[in-house]
Amino acid sequence: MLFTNARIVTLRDDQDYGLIEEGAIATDGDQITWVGPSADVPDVYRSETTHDLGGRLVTPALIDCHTHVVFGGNRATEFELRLNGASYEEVARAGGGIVSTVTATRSASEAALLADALTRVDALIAEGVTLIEVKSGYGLDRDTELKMLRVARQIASARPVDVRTSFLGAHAVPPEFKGNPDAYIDDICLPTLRAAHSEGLVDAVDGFCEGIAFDTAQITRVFDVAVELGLPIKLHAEQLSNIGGTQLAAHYGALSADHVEYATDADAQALAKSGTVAVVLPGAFYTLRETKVPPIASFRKHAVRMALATDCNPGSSPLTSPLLAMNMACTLFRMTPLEALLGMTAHAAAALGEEDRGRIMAGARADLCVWNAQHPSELAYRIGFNPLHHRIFKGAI
Ligand code: DI6
Ligand code: FE
Repeated sequence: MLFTNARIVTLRDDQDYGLIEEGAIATDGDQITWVGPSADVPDVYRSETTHDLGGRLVTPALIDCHTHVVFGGNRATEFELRLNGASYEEVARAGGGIVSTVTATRSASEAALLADALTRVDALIAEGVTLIEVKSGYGLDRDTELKMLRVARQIASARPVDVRTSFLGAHAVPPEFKGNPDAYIDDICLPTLRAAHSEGLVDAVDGFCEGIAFDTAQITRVFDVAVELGLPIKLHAEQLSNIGGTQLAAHYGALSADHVEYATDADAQALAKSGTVAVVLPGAFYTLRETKVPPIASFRKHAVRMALATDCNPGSSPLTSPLLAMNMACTLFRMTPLEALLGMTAHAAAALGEEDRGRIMAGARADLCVWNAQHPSELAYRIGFNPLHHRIFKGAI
């Protein structure tokens, strides 16, 4: 295919948008083979099937590198209860909190979980997403964790989108192990990780390193099994406090450390050294009405790549709009529109270990977004507006 008459945002490096006015993109199957000014299209590509993009803006397709889109039920009742002044105890007694999602996820069939997840996936696709990371972590028992990961895999057959799974068995301590997180790690989490891996259900291993979840010693035991199995590592770190998760992630050469609101300048340096991507999640920051902004200036200073994602989950981030996440990253975290776009494309790809995606250049995946927009800054600027004209996924419209 030869796509012509496009204003191309190549993001060829991290310095600027890499804009090509009057550009063209040649593809072969699911790969980009050439990109440049229309006037310079090599003769070999001129005979290809041509598709005129009408002078529209073209960017790499969006990538949501941190989601929990597979879960049962929702927490709208809890949201409403809180806003009517209910206390934490009252919410808990009404069956609220993460435990309610675990209960709903355990009792849901695979088909129901998939149908529910697809409503959220469709919202992501409608804004130009072609690659979604999906975590387990609302099962917290062997069968339900495996069920969640199988559903995540099924998303890629049900919709034109790629999926990467992360095993998040170390997300919370389930009620049956209350007060005994170590036994949960030994008896459930680690054996389930091995089982899920042997079924080919795991692309990466994640954990929630936080006072209300697991400490660095417990996460270390999960990571050691990940290393043994040859799986890449990610970590929810420093979301609500600093307990050393970012340093731990860096020590293990993790693909990403996510949330990182409470990370320090020294943590940023550690991420830079290990090449770990900092994934910021403004939807959770907004929903929880947090005030501690991630150390963006430190990430810039130490050249830590910043990604951003929806963190779509029923509790702290019921967000299915990557464009709104970009806007929030700019407005709440003072990231630039270029950083926000890199964060939803090239750097999100890096956070998933998919370095051949998220930029428009020869050899990269032909996953593109065509927008009714003049300039890339419009994508992060507008609130609640979707200018997507169409997606190109694996070279196909
Ligand atoms: N970070 C969060 O904010 C949540 N999980 C996580 O790892 C909250 C999940 C929930 O409340 O359902
Ligand atoms: Fe998360």
